Amino acid sequence: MEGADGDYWSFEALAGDVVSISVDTPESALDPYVQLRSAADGYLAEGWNYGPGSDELISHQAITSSGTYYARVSGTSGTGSYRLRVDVGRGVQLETDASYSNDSISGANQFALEVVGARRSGTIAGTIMAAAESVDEDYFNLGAVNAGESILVSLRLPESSSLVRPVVEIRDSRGNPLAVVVSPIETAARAHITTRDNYYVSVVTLAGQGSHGQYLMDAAVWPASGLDFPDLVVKQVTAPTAASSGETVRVSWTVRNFGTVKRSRIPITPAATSPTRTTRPRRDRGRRTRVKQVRHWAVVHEGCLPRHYSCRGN
Ligand SMILES: [Ca+2]
Ligand SMILES: [Ca+2]
Ligand SMILES: [Ca+2]
Repeated sequence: MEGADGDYWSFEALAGDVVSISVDTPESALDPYVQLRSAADGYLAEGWNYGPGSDELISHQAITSSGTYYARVSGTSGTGSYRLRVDVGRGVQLETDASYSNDSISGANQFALEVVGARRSGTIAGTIMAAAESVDEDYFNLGAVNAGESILVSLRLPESSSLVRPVVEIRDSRGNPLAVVVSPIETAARAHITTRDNYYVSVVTLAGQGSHGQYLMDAAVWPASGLDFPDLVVKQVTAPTAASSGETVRVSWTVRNFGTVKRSRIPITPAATSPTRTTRPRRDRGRRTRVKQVRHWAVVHEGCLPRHYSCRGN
């Protein structure tokens, strides 16, 4: 509903949820103001310029009773459009980042990991806000990690996320990044811990920060002995965008070993020379059914691929 006091936007939340509300104005000169209000229209929280510039952010509000809540948006000065976003953390943790407060080791959010046997893991949601008085970096404290354990971190981006090439890094308690293995898409990192310390994960992005800059981060700490295997990933594939019948098609690729085993005699498939299976037209109840021919090639390359090294083929 819309009233003299501003625009009211309702949403439902459950006890135990954590909500964050942002009002961004990338397309206008409006200086917005937002309040979180109860079903009875009582004041609960405000986002007094805690977002980029004069934009609003109510970060990490714990919901203690289920029901309807309102985000009330008004203007402090100017007029224009705004983007209201409500993040509801339910079953996942939610970052705390009012006024870019988690942008360093000292301001890192606690990242709670659930212990299952010898492993612990957790998921937290965050947003890389637009850069204004600061460039948004998000730091999370994984707690103490023992020598002999490995930290694995990866990002998932919702379909609506605008983030482009976000990068995760694992850091020690002094903020130094470890020698981590970064995946081809730079959204995963792994580190083997040799010194007990408090460890942290940081997230930045090369582009796409702003009101749609959401990510989900999964983190896990495992005994390193459970992770001693090669991990081959196709880092890049280059192929022509069009081809004619009878034409020789050249495809090149790069495979990299992101695993923990230093050298391994493992088969790779760096060359395509002969078809191993062809799906041919078949008959269905006497009628000839056209089936698209699909050819699969596989030639095994026997060779060593040291950890962190790449193999190119075509
Ligand atoms: Ca404001
Ligand atoms: Ca953030
Ligand atoms: Ca931050």
